[in-house]
Amino acid sequence: MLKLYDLAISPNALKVRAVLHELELPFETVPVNIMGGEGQQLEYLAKNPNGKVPVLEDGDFVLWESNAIIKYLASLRPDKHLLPTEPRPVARLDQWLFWQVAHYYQPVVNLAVEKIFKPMAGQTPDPSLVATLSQDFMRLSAILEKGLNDRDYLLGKLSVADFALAANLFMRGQLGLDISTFPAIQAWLGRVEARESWQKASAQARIQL
Ligand SMILES: N[C@@H](CCC(=O)N[C@@H](CS)C(=O)NCC(=O)O)C(=O)O
Repeated sequence: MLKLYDLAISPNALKVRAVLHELELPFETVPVNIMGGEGQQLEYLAKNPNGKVPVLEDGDFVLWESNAIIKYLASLRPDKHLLPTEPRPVARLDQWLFWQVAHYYQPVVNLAVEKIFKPMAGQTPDPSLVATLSQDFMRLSAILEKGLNDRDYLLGKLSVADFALAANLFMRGQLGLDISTFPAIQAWLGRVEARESWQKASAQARIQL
């Protein structure tokens, strides 16, 4: 059976759980206590030298990087059509996946440090950094808004890109990020978050946040 090394509150693990549910692939989860240092233990580093979640194990095949994982999973169930096959839609899918991890994730993860992890460690967030990161998030959200304003999903129909980008927005409430000025993002998120797969995958994270 597929095994997911998981952390309930991690947006990158959430996107993988949602895709697993969407594809109706049976899987088991192995919780990794990242905050307790489990990601840095030798046994875990042998699976992912970055010491991060998620990691997927499919028999003797071990894979890290959430966007690589969701593409691999979708390729196991071509009948579910979460991966395009034509060159241009494939390229468009990759464009959004690379943009998510290289750009859109950056203000989110750094705001999580400022607003969640620093206070947990008894430290004070840096207000000017919070302001800059929030502005970056809004600037990048305008790009996503434009990509969505004439379509229901990023590629026109549901694909793994929608799960990757929606997961990027999962912590918007905790991070004080307001997307109300982006109607296309709001409508699209409503569609993705209403899916049974998303509901199942995010239920666990909501309990812990
Ligand atoms: N680009 C990676 C990012 C993975 C990542 O940053 N995971 C976080 C949780 S969302 C983590 O495990 N952080 C632990 C650490 O940095 O020590 C992916 O998409 O899988």
